[in-house]
Amino acid sequence: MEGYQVIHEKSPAFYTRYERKAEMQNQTHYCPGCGHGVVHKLIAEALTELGVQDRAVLVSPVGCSVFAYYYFDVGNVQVAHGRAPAAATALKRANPESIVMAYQGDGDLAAIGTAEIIHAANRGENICVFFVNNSIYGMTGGQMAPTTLVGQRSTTSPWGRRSHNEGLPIHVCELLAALETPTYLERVSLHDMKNIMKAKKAVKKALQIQKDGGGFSLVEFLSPCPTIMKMDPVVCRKWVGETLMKTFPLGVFRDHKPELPVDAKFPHKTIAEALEVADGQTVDLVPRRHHHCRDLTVKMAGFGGQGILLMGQLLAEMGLREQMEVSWLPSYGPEMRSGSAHCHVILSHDRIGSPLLSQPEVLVAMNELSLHKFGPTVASGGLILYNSTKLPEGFSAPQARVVCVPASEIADTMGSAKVANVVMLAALLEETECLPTESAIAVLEETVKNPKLLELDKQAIAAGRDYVDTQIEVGAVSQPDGYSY
Ligand SMILES: Cc1ncc(C[n+]2csc(CCOP(=O)(O)OP(=O)(O)O)c2C)c(N)n1
Repeated sequence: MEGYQVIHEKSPAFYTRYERKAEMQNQTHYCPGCGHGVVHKLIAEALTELGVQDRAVLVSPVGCSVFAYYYFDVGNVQVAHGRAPAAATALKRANPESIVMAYQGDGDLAAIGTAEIIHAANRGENICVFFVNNSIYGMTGGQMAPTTLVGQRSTTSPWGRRSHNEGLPIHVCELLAALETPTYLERVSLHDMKNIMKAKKAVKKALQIQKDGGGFSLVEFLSPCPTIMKMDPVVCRKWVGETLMKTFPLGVFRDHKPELPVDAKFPHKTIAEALEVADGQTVDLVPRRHHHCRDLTVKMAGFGGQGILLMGQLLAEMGLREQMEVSWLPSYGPEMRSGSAHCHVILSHDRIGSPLLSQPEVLVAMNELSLHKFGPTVASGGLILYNSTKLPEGFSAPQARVVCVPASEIADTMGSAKVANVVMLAALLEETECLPTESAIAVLEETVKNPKLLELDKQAIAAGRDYVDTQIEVGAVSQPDGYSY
C-alpha cells in the first residue's frame, strides 16, 4: 500500500541468533503452522512492551517447546516433564522481583504435571502459566493427551478416543476455576489473526498481573499441530477454530484477585508480599545479627548411619539461629545404613538462589569413598576435613587445604561412636569460624531432649574444637597459596 511500510522485525526478547544448530541460526525448530512459534512471538512482544525482559525467567517444559531456551533472551530453566509450576514457584519465591513464566503443553501440564499445576494455582503463586493445548502429544509422535477430543484418533487411541474407556477431555481452565485462589484464567485460540491479537492481550494481561503482584494466572492457547494431525497448516488452523473450539469454548474463567483470609500472626499473604512491602522496596522483616557469621558452602558426605544429614541440619539450624539465610539439601543412597549419604549446606547473608553445590568451599568427608569422590570438586582455596588421622595414599587435592580430624576415633574414646558427627561439626566451626560455637550448644540444647546424650554432644563439641586448636596443621598435607581457611 502506498505510504505504508511493512517492517518485519524480531522482538528483542529473542536472541539475535539461535545457537542450537549452526544451520538453523535464523529459525526455530518448530514445524510450519505450529502454534508454539506464535505463542513464543506473543510472549516475546509482551515482555518487551512491559519492559520486563531483563528480569524475566522462562521455565520450559518437556515437549515440542523443550528448546524454548535457545530462543528467548531471558533467564531460562528447563525442567523435568510436568514440573514447570513447581520450579516456577521456587524461582519466584527465591527472587520475588523476577517475572516467572511456566510454559507447558497439554501432555506436560494436564497429564504428568496435573498435581503441580493444581497445587501452584491453589497456592495462588504469583506466576504466569502459558499452556499450549494442541490436543495431542506432539513431540513423541501423537499419543493421546488428556485434551484429545472424543473420537479423535491418536497413536494410542487409533479407533478414536472413547469416553467410556479413556474418559472425557480435561478442561484445564474450568478445573482451575473451581479453586478460589487463581487470579486470571483465560482460554484463547490461535486459529486466525483476530484471535491471535486477543491471545496477545491475554498474555500481556497475565504478565501485568504478575508485575503488579496480583497472583496466579494461566492462559490456555488452542493451538494447531499440523504435522501430527497430518493436515495442511491452513486446514489445521480451521480445525482448531471449528472443531477444537467446540469442546474448549473460549472465554475468561476468572478475572479478579482473590480475597484471602489474613493470618493475624503473619499479615502478608505471600512471601513475595512480605519481602516487597511497598513500591518494590525490599525490607528485612527481622533485624539481622551478621557480625560474627561467615558465608559458607559445605558439602558433607559419608555413609548412612554416620549422622551426615543431621550434621548438616545442625549447621543449617545454627545459621538460622543467627538469622542468616540457609539451605540444607539432603541426598540419600538407596539403602538406609551403609549406603552413601550426603548433604549440601549453604549459610549466606543474601538470599540463596540454589541449594545445590557443584563446587563447595568446604568438604567434610566422613569416609574414604567420599574423599575420593568429592575432594576434586572442592573450590580452589577451599578446605577438606577428613575423618581420619592421615590421608589415604595417592589422594591429592592441590587446590584445597586438607585437615585430618579423626572424629570417629575421638568419639570412640568418648564411649559413643555416634557423636563423631558432632566432633566433626565442632572442628568445622573452629576451622572456618563461620558461626560461634555457642550457637552449636544452643541448637543442641534445643534439639537433643535426652540429657545424657546432650552432655555427650557438648563434650563432643569441646573435643572437636580442642583437637583443631591443639593440633593446628596436624594432617594438613597441603596448603596452597590463597587458601581461605
Ligand atoms: C518423565 C517422562 N515421561 C515421558 C516422557 C516422554 N514425553 C516427552 S514429550 C511428551 C509429551 C509432550 O506433549 P505435550 O506436553 O502436549 O507437548 P507438545 O509436544 O505437544 O508441545 C512425553 C510423554 C518424558 N520425556 N519424560
